[in-house]
Amino acid sequence: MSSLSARGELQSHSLRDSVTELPNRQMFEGTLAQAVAQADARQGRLALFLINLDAFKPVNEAFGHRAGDRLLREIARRLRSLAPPHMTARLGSDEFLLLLPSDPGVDEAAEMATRILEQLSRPCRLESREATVTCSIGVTIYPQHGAQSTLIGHADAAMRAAKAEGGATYCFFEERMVSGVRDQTELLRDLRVAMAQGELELYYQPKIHAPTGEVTGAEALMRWHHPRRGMISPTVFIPIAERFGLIGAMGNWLIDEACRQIRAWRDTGLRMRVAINVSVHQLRQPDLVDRIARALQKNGINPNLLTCEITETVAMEDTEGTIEIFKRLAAIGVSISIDDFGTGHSSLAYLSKLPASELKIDRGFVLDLETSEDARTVAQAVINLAKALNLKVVAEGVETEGQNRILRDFGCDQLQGYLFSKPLSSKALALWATDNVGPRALAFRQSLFTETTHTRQATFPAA
Ligand code: G
Ligand code: G
Ligand code: MN
Repeated sequence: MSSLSARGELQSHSLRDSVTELPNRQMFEGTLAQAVAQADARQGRLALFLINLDAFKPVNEAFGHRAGDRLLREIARRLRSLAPPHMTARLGSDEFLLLLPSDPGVDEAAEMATRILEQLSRPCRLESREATVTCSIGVTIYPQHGAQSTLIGHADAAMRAAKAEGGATYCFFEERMVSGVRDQTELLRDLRVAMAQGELELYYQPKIHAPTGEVTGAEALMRWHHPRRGMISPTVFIPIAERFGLIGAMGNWLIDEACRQIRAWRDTGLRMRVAINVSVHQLRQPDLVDRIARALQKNGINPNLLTCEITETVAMEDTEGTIEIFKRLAAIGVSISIDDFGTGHSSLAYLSKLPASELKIDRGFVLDLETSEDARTVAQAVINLAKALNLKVVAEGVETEGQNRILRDFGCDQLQGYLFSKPLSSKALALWATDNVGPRALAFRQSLFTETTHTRQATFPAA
């Protein structure tokens, strides 16, 4: 073999998948670029099929990897029977591409998808047994479904739609399949602006002392008033902030804002305890505790007015690190609450080591209290556990009188939920505290007021 052809051989190897000998993605992209150029020149069309096997993993596991490879080679052989070899590719483990460059319309593309489905779902002989795999196919047509750079991505979105329908079928690409992604990019851009322009706001949901019905504090919950879309839930924007690196700044804002609000209320006579939700990202910040300490100091507030709620799953993630941070938080006088308790897998030993002062029973158990014996068992167990460990226990998401009664019977200390109050703006909460015009006319605990009733009435601004 001359050195030239050896190089050619090497090159062809790096552009081919070694198991199936099909072109790999890199080589296929070259073919695709050429085909797009030619289609443009004749103002024609292309159809791209992205094929993903439906249950390749179990086959691999049941028959072994060598049999799995054999199956992939057989799939490749069948694809080559449907299109010229260079018009096919192996994209990843059980994923293939096939390009139809013959100006197909929707009908021809659908016909081809059907043929692929038929070919690939024929039984395949492996060892002495037969295996049958089906596949899911995403179809994109150029140019109507997008530019060259988006074709494979759009075919992938269509393939996922086919999977979502149960597999063994094909789907044509539709714009809505990626609108979620577009939405996110748009939201991300808006979120940057939002943080700069103060569109984020904290709402406060009261915690109620079960025996007396008094408000004892509130949980701060983030709200985003989007100028065009209205109120956007933190379950939507927090994941975006996490994925795109805004969560640090957002968490810092949250700490400052909560402390500012505690101070602002206190200046009008209301000594409100506030709980903030601390995310896993904040826990990983080396300066979290210092930052909280600084915010408390800057606003001149007593650290015992601030609670950090940390979800059980996050608290369990890195037990050593978490204990360390909890200790430092406790050392500066901040209380710690384990949120969404009951969904994770805390060990008792670990729990008793944490300097926490509160457990919050996950909303899911509260929701099912009236209908599920299991939920009642868990709720009762969490309440008993909390008492045994000398922790306060709060039930969140209390919506009905029935849930309220069961929780009180179980001896739950505090209750939180729409039954008592939805999260309120800081203004609404202050008005409620002064004028008692709040939901269910619950009273604020007397100790929440710094001064006498008289000064309290006097210092709050009128509605
Ligand atoms: O109101 P609600 O839909 O507000 O909140 C949904 C979820 O978002 C809750 O589980 C809550 O913990 C979380 N969340 C709300 N506000 C904050 C916040 O300020 N920080 C963090 N980390 N999570 C928050
Ligand atoms: O972080 P955490 O999961 O504690 O956040 C509390 C969440 O629960 C917030 O999103 C808040 O709006 C929501 N919430 C509070 N009370 C109720 C309730 O009674 N029912 C329901 N469905 N959600 C509630
Ligand atoms: Mn919470």
